[in-house]
Amino acid sequence: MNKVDRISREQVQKLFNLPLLDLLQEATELHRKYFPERKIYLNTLISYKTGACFEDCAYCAQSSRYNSKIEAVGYIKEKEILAQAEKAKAQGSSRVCISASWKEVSEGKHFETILSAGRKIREMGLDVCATLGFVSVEQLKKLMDNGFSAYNHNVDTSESFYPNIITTRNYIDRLKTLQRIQKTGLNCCSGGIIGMGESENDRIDMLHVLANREKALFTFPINVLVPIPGTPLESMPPIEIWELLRIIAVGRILMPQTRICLAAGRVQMNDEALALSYMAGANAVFAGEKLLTTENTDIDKDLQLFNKLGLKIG
Ligand code: SAM
Ligand code: DTB
Ligand code: SF4
Repeated sequence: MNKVDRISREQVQKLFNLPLLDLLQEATELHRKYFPERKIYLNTLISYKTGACFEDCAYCAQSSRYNSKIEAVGYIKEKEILAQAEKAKAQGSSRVCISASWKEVSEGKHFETILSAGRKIREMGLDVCATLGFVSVEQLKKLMDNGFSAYNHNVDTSESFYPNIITTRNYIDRLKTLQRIQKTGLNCCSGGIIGMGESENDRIDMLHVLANREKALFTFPINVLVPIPGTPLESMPPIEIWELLRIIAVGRILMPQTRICLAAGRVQMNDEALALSYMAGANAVFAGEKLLTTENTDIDKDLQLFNKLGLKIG
């Protein structure tokens, strides 16, 4: 990814406050220019370790601090990771992302399993990414050596809103990890969640942070909060589609070469809202019946809509 020109907070704010239809028009034009192939990239999540996480992220079903009821907790076997990757490939995904409910990666048999699975998934012809929490340069290098091409680490929101959502890890460390990912040469995937009670200023701050990485992000995932019963955010009201479209469009304009992944919250959207999101600049999604612990859109429903819209899967 190319080096990016620095962009000021004022510029982001000005853009964010444009009339929505003007934003959508500009974003759509840039989207077509930088991604003329009309593709939607399909990525499937594989949860290697689910739940029992000591962190207190207020949105998360996997934190052990809240009474969320998740089905399966713990590690799965390598052969299960590989079986899920085979299924993802058969259903059209070009990429899988291995997740673990860790604060940070620790060396040992679990990390070795991830490396070995990554190598084998790469041999299947799929791209492979990881989202494992904080990670060192040595561990990032090992991931690269074993075929991983990208690492996901979300900033989630603005620096000032962050402590309202998470107290057990901090924003500066998240940013340092992003730097480490880019220095090592892995593609960097970082984004956030909307609908956690943050203000427009928080959204602007987050976009400002993400658009000013040393190198452009490879992917900007946008999650719409999936309120999880038992967590502190269980009763958050749903956001309006217009808010999501504004984030996608500003993201597309600020980061024209970055893939924008419409991540959590898709299953709650109707076809018209999805179509507008793909028009505004989203060109990647998580595919398959499950995200990490929550329900996702059925692949056949996704394929039907892509077909109607003239989008090809990549
Ligand atoms: N444990 C690692 C970490 O925190 O970096 C990796 C996995 S974590 C589940 C990945 C991301 O999923 C979070 O940063 C958050 O953006 C998103 N996420 C988790 N739960 C969510 C929810 N209920 N609604 C929307 N997004 C969610
Ligand atoms: C990202 O930004 N969203 C994905 C992936 N990266 C790891 C996770 C979404 C999780 C949604 C809630 C759940 O299923 O528990
Ligand atoms: Fe743990 Fe990641 Fe969930 Fe936070 S977001 S509770 S670190 S799994």
